[in-house]
Amino acid sequence: MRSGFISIIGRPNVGKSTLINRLVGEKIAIVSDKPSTTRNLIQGIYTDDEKQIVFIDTPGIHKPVHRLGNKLNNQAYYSSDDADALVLVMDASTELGKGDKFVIDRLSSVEKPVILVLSKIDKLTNEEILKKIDEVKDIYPFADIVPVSSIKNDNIDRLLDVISKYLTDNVMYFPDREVTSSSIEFRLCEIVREKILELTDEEIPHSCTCVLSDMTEDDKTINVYIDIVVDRDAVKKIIIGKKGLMLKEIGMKARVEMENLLKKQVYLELYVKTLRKWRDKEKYLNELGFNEF
Ligand SMILES: Nc1nc2c(ncn2[C@@H]2O[C@H](COP(=O)(O)OP(=O)(O)OP(=O)(O)O)[C@@H](O)[C@H]2O)c(=O)[nH]1
Ligand SMILES: [Mg+2]
Repeated sequence: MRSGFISIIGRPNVGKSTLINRLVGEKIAIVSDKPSTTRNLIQGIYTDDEKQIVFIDTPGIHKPVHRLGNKLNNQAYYSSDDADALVLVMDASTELGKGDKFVIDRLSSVEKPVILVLSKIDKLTNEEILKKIDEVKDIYPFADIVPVSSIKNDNIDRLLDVISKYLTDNVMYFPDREVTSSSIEFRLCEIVREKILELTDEEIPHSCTCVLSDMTEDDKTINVYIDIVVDRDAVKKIIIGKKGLMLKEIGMKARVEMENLLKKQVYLELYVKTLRKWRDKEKYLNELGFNEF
């Protein structure tokens, strides 16, 4: 048995969370087409007869605007401390840019193998993939370069094989059925946040966070109570929507997914509450759990 920790880092929106979900074979991290979806370190566990790999999904590294943004970057860097190797994800379907350089510059201080994953290759022809590899192979002394498509499940096995070479331990960290160390409470809140990301635009989803206020269970149903915390009343209005329709849709979509996860009927109650400028206030960030790592 070989085992180890592998941190998945990269710019926002390159497909890190989609990749971790594919690697562990279950949706454990929320995904959206908007940058800065992930806000916490999320462990995803892959186990087979020969190995156990604990993947750590991280917030995308970006130029921070809020205090919260600083914390998210720090989490991404911090996650590399305990890792045996890093997986750096780059979106193969976009041009190399300043953001990539920003991340690469920060790698220079990491004395660990860095495996480059070129993601979203389903959007490219074979010729374009080869050209991309050629373009990136000298920007950093990568231990390996693996092009993948998480959506099409293309080359994921090869990535697992490559990663196996860098595992340094030989203990099982988790029981073999476990796919994440995240609590159910956290996953339920994230499901609500994912629906907000899906249904609202621009700054709206980023100015929200979700907190579970209560959860009870009876014979037939699990009752889930979640507060959607927003940073100003104008956002609260948008989240609730005309005649409460937006909140209703968020709730409906979230409930379906919660029922899939919990395998039981769910009653979900959402409550929207304003905490002015929570993203910039240390006190709120502490209370909302952004200082825990
Ligand atoms: N075509 C294609 N799209 C993908 C693939 N992987 C991810 N995406 C899309 O890319 C977008 C971003 O995916 P995420 O997994 O949320 O990206 P992330 O890197 O975790 O983003 P942050 O959490 O914001 O840092 C979503 O719309 C995904 O559906 C892929 O293999 N192919
Ligand atoms: Mg993510």
